[in-house]
Amino acid sequence: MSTPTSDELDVLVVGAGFAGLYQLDRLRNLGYSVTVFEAGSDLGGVWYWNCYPGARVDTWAPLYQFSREDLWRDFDFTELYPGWDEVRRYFRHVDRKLELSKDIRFSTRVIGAEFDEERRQWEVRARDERTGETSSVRARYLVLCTGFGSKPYVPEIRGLDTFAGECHHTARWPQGGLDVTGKRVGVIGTGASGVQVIQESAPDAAHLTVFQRTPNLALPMRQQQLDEAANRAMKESYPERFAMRATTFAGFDYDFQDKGALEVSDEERTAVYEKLWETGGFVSWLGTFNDIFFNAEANATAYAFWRDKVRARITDPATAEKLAPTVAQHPFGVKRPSLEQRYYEVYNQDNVDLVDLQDTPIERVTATGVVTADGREHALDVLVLATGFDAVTGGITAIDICSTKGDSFADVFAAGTRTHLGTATAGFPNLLYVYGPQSPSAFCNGPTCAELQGDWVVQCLEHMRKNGLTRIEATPEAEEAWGEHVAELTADTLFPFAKSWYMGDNVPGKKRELLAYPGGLPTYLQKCAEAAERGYEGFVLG
Ligand code: N01
Repeated sequence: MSTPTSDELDVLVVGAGFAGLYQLDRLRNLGYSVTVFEAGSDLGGVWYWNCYPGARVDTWAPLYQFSREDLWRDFDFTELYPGWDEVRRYFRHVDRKLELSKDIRFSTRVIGAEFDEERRQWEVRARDERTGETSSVRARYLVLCTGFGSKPYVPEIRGLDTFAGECHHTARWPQGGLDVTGKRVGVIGTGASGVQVIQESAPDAAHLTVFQRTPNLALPMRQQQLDEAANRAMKESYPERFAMRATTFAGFDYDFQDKGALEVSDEERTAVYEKLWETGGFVSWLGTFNDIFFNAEANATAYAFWRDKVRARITDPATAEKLAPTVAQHPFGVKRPSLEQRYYEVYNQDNVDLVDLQDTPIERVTATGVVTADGREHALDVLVLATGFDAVTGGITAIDICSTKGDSFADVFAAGTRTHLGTATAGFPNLLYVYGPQSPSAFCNGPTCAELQGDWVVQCLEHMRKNGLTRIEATPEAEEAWGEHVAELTADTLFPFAKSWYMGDNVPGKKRELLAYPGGLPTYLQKCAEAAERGYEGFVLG
């Protein structure tokens, strides 16, 4: 039964990750009444849910935090690429400094919303995850900060529910942890989550079976331990690095080279690839030659370099061919590369088997393991589903939000996402989202987007308030134009040449389209700023 509350908020924010916390702090300081509803029992967004063995940030620490000096000045990271527990420590630090928790309702999952046209308010329904009770709250604005990976995807595999051992999706890992020491572990999936679990579990598991469908083009992380002096030195560059974020394609503190891979000699190209490889992290991906996402021939040089580096680390030639095939299965970097520390060496261990699902697909799961098409049963105590997410749109479509025409986001997005500026959809007035579809989201560093796209949302609400306006809605025409713009940009890239969650390929029935804005963060921010300067062009305000 629904228990109405007397709450009437200016803004209800959904999700207590980077984006939601930023909204809460900024809007509260401007005098808005704001509450965050968060399904998890603590803050951190994906870092609350993803506590599987080895879960670790793939962005280097200086850029994986809020840019406010009062927050970074007295927080030190112990590793350049922090683990999930350190990210949680960071969120607790932010919470202590900004006193955010007092305005967050934890264990509260938003399940639906209707717009009350007369009062120009959303009536939002939520469920208490501990008791199952539902309640409702009214808010003038609904800001969805549900992230790109909040709805786990579990493939339909025959017999999965009959497995008698421990079976967990990486994003629903037991909060108390799960010791895999001495156990027979199977991991389905070799995306970013799979690579990390595999790497972490291999030394402890009695036996590890990796079920790989597509090889991950993983890049060396080059982890570093950071002492106080290292933190102090890094902090000197923070202001400059934060300022640079808005000027780079993916919101980092580096960008693509100013030339293409085919514009340089073979020697220079190799020297550049070597240098990036030694630097580690995403620079081999997002700091490489500027034609890598656009020109197949240029891309092939990146793939060949990656392949040869990786193969040199794998002892068995047949295994090397499966992990780093001679002929690329898709262009380099158009499926998200993971960062690895000892991933490829894992396959040289005697206790590790690689099952290539392209040769022998999974036929069924039994009480005791996984049976592949060759009739072999892989006996397991623990089955890890590192099978990803209904990415980017899943967090939004999972909530039964009713448009003014009576359909839900799931209905509206069924034939493809429809957004204006990647931040609003016609039929859903007074509803904005951060890090959503057709915004830089998956192609942008999370905290960067939380702040820069988040600033646009705050500025928009301020515009409404200062002008005595109470209703804003994107027009279908503006959506059409934004969708065409995204499609035109996409057509020039190599992204459609891989099956990936970027393209919506990983969830059966999902429309195939690029879910993130491929024009780079600076262009995106400019377009958002221009729309605002023109009186929120593409929106109807009233
Ligand atoms: O999910 P994924 P993820 N049978 O979708 C396989 C972020 N992230 O959780 O490639 C067998 O990438 C699937 O195979 P294929 C990051 O942005 C960040 O790993 O589709 N296999 C794939 O190998 C990342 O990109 C961090 O052929 C099946 C895997 O499962 C995003 O989240 C850490 C299958 C899914 O990979 C998602 O990463 C973790 C089936 N039926 C995640 N269905 C850090 O920053 C799917 N697969 C550290």
